[in-house]
Amino acid sequence: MTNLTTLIFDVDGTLADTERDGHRVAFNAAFAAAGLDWDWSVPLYGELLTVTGGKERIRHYLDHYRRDFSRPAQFDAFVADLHAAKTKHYTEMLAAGGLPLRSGVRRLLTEARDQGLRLAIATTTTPINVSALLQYSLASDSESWFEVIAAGDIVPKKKPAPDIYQFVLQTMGVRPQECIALEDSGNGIRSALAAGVPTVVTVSDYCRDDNFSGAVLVVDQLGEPEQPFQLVAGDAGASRCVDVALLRRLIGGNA
Ligand code: XBP
Ligand code: MG
Repeated sequence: MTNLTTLIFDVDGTLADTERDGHRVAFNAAFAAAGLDWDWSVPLYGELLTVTGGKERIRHYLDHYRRDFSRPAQFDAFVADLHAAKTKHYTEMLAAGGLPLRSGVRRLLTEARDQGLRLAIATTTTPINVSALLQYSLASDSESWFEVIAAGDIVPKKKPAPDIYQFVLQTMGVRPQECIALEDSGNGIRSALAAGVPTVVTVSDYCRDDNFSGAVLVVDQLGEPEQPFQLVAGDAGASRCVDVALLRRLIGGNA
């Protein structure tokens, strides 16, 4: 019998649908401001999302889609500056009105806190992006809800490598089997499972064709009692939304 102690949340695609109308738009704004004619359309961005990390995504785009681009001498600094401009656009966008949280996110976080579960974040995105999303879309003090916010370049390898989840486990001193990860993507679930963390997937638009094998549950959203999830894979019993009791049952503990 394993008792659930800790929930580890991914950010992009899991807490909110940030990619298409958030990160993508911010990348394009940074490109335009730098005088570049690069334009990441909605379908192209879906292809680029197979690479996690914004700086890595820019490099991948140039390697595979813009071999014609003549790279400046200080190429690393060029990518870093472009990415910093993108981060500025993204955080300003959030401050100007935020992006809505996905269905059930606020409810599950509130319930988990009320029941004394420990909370953490494991994400590929830049730390200041996480702060902005939490502050403007969840609650002004919500960074303090999470014991560990593991984000961006603090580990050598981004998802799908297990590093970011291992960092959270080590920092909190918890065993993977007493945790559940909440993810939306194939890269995310591979990262969590490689660290041994049981994973629930709430599928996001861009990731609906990803491979989620190994998930303890796959649903289209966390859902609300009056707005239930659609089950994609796994056994949710009579549950209509992902709540703490369901998460406890999924890893074999007391509900
Ligand atoms: C998120 C990412 C990030 C964001 C952009 O993946 O891949 O790269 O798209 O953020 P996950 P940055 O949901 O698995 O964490 O530009 O700050 O890298
Ligand atoms: Mg994600």
